[in-house]
Amino acid sequence: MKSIAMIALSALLAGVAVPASAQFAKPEDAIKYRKNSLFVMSQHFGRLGAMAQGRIPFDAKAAADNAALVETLSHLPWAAFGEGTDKGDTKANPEIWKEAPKFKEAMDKFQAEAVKLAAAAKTGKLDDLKTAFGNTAATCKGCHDTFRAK
Ligand code: ASC
Repeated sequence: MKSIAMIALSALLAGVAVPASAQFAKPEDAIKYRKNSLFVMSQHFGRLGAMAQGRIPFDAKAAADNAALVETLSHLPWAAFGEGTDKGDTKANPEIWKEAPKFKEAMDKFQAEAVKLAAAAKTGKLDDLKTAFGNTAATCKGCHDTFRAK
């Protein structure tokens, strides 16, 4: 059996782009993947929210670790919104595919804030975390308001 590396190498040699993102055998897999990656992200983001809102004590190390994970995870879900993944066990709105550039803009905004969030969490200052958390949460909400069914 060919290893993943061999397959990637063969694809490269054949001039085929090798995306860093996951590939999905069927639409249900893509839907599961994006929901699960968003869920994991929400767990780490939620811990930052609890600190930012004073529900748990501020822990600079935990904040930096969680924010770094949010940034890493922020890259995952979007490749799983491909064509044909609009139907099934999903709250994704048809606007995602009808207004693809707007959706892309929203995800880019979120990713940019996630980068800032990770940087802010590294300063060890709660006020920096609060600001960056608020800005990032606004991009989550902005996208949900338009692109996620209630
Ligand atoms: C979270 C979470 C979201 C966002 C969003 C911000 O903690 O799981 O989806 O924040 O609620 O408005």
